[in-house]
Amino acid sequence: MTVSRPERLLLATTNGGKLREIRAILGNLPLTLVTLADHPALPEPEETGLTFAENARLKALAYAGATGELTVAEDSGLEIDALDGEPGVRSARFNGESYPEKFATIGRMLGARGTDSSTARFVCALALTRPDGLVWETTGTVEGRLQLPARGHGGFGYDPIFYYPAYGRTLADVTDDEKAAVSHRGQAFRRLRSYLTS
Ligand code: ITT
Repeated sequence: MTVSRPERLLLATTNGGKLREIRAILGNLPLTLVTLADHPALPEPEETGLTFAENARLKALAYAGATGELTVAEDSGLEIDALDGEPGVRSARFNGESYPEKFATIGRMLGARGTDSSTARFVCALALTRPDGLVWETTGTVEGRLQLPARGHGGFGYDPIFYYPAYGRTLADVTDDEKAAVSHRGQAFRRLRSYLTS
């Protein structure tokens, strides 16, 4: 795809943690990045998909349709193997209002299965759309371990309980650049950057 300049790209997410990470990767593209703050009062699409990819498409198409913008959305989450992939696509709305509550729930669920840790991964499915349909999509994955108790104050969401073996720390205990270099979102959005500039 050739991006005629100056084209706009809507970063369609309501999650401030995601937005910060995405801006750091796409910030130097010859595109005007706009956000949902530039399109106030849009209804949030219901995430009814059964997979990350379905939800990413559904969100990107809904926001592109409502705004007329070239739009990127992503759906992401944590899959814990010992919990059969939970919380998965339900990561944002998983049990508990706060992350400490969600972590406690995960601890209880693991305990019920006779363990206190598990292999796990973060997945990020990304969809680029125009109002008339899907333009391009990709997925990024990072493998690690679910580790309680929580450690670190960086990142967002489940980062304090996601231990990344090669760093020997959780993704909340590394710098933003270190997280972006290996993360599911870093992989997916670097591919998008290459696609948009190729
Ligand atoms: P939008 O749909 O508006 O983008 P959201 O937060 O509702 O925002 P998702 O439905 O994709 O987005 O849910 C993603 C959830 O997965 C997120 O809220 C976190 O709980 C978790 N998650 C995703 N990426 C993460 C990361 O890099 N670090 C920690 N937790 C992450």
